[in-house]
Amino acid sequence: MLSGDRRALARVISLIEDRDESLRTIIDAIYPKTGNAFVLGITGPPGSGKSTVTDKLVAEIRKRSGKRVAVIAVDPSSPFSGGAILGDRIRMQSHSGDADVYIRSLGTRGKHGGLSQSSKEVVMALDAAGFDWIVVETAGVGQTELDILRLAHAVCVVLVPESGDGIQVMKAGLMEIADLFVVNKSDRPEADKLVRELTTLIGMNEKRSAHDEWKIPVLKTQALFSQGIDELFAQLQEYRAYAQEHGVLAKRRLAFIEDEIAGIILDEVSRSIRRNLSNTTGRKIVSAVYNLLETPHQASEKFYHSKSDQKTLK
Ligand SMILES: Nc1nc2c(ncn2[C@@H]2O[C@H](COP(=O)(O)OP(=O)(O)OP(=O)(O)O)[C@@H](O)[C@H]2O)c(=O)[nH]1
Ligand SMILES: [Mg+2]
Repeated sequence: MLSGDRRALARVISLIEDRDESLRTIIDAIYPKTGNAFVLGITGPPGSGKSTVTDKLVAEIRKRSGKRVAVIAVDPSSPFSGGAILGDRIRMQSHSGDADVYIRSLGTRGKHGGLSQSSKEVVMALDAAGFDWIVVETAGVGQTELDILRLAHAVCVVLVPESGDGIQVMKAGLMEIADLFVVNKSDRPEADKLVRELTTLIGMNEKRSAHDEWKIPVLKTQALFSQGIDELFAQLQEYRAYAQEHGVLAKRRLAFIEDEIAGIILDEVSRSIRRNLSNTTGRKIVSAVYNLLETPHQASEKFYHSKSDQKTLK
């Protein structure tokens, strides 16, 4: 995989998706090769044109910079995913002859919370495999989707005039995460109105600390007709340079690493606590609560101080 074998890369990604037991070994081996890619999250309401924007942006990146690009389309909403992913595949076929473009859909196999963990590791694999840009597309409809964006160095929110007003954007929590806004399908009426609203909202939300000097742009595109994509690429390049120079990238990466380490430890501790709760001492504590002899808090304290779990917590 590290020497550029696409089949090996595909296999590694499948192992990650399947949460294979070799995962730990793989990640330990590839991690030292990571840290070079720029990870761009693309989100927005269903159907706003994320895949079309991504497709055209990939073409633009290839044309202007010649850099290698990977795309992962994350689709956690199983009832709809089949069609969307199939559509994305067809749409992205324009890159199928390009060995420096890699496109992959991440499906719904990951169980509860697993998808954001898998996405992180897939990004690591793509980074280690030498992709300079990694674009992660996910529909901005729920917490899982927003969680997935916690691996991005930049987040581009794609909206359409009819997807509602700025208030909707605030409600969906998109204002907090956006580094760039794209108003796609700007051939439609009301596009300028949405641009104005977003610009006003951004003006009111200038307190985002990491972004003291970055002025969040609001761009109009007609992705289907390749309009405005050159400007989007230019703004992304500018953001990338800005984030690099101002330590924003470093800050985000440090925060991700903190999250990652905390997550691994919490997983380990939580598994171990559950194991201990099902042993003899644990059972006693659980049944005391069941029989109303103790409250859950009292039992937790007792458990916390019990011998078997001291080891875990240490
Ligand atoms: N009129 C118009 N249609 C567009 C434009 N961009 C994309 N579309 C169309 O909008 C539809 C949805 O585009 P997608 O790129 O699949 O949108 P998406 O946000 O990826 O959709 P999901 O992944 O299903 O959430 C497709 O039929 C596109 O052809 C545009 O600029 N103008
Ligand atoms: Mg899509």
